[in-house]
Amino acid sequence: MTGDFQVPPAFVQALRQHQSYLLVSHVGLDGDHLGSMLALQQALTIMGKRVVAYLPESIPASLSRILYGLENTSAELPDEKFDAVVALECPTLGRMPKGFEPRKMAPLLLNFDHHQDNENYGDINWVLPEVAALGEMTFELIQHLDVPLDRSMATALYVAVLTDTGSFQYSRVTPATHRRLASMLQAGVATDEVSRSVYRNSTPNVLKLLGRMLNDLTVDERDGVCVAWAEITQKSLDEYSVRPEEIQFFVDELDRVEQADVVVLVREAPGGKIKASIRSRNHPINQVAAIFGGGGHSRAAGVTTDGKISEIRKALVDAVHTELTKLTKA
Ligand SMILES: [Mn+2]
Repeated sequence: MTGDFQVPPAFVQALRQHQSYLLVSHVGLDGDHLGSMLALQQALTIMGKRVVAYLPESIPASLSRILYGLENTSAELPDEKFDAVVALECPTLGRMPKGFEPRKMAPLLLNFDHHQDNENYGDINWVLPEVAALGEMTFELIQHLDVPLDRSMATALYVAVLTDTGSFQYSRVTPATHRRLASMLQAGVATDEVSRSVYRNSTPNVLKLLGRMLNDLTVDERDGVCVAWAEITQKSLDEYSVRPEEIQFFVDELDRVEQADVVVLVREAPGGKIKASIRSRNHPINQVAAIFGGGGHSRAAGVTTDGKISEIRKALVDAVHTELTKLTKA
């Protein structure tokens, strides 16, 4: 796979011909949608458009320290109409922020995503599940809008690709990914500052909690299928005074277990919710997430549900075993 793809002319045209745009993304902030959103906002602003980037969630310092243009985003839903809503990385309307109704905000809805389970709900849909990060699509889009990449946009796009590819390691990273990254570096991205801020920012207590998680990790091997799992309770977060957004990288640490086909991290979240992150090495896993009302990418999916943490974890690990046993015997 070369990683080259076409930018649909209708999508480019829709961003050229109107005057005002509202950008929105899925709940559960991540580097890819935040970086893509900021870069697109800056490009459209340079083109003379009115652009509001609606970001109702708080942005972790690891990202806010290195990204430019956050002062131009809005935590409140603006009380005005727009020509178009651009939905970034929202596979379904239900993943948009609570109470957000795109059809009430604008007559035109652009759906811009790289999730496999995207439901093509937009008036114009540009969805490429094979692309590693939305930041790559945003990079190509900005080229097609004829906006020269500056350091600010390049940094936002670099953060998007860095965080969505496990630092350029996942299978969907292509030669074209690296060509795009080269253009970003050319535009002046401070790669050392970015990776220090994004990845080497843990408090000692976060690392101590990580130590506890690794100490308690369980490897469940049945019929040649191996699942490594761990649970993090609200009690342990409280005990170490760690916020949920500080442990987002824990699943990557779990993903170091050599023989694991799949890793599952289940944690208690505010509001009595249970959140699970699932990573798979060789087989699609989003079907399993869908059983629990979740979704995501083929090899990286997530679930948010209600219930007791150990019961959800057991059901999820069992479902992974069932699915993978089916797949490996097929
Ligand atoms: Mn993404």
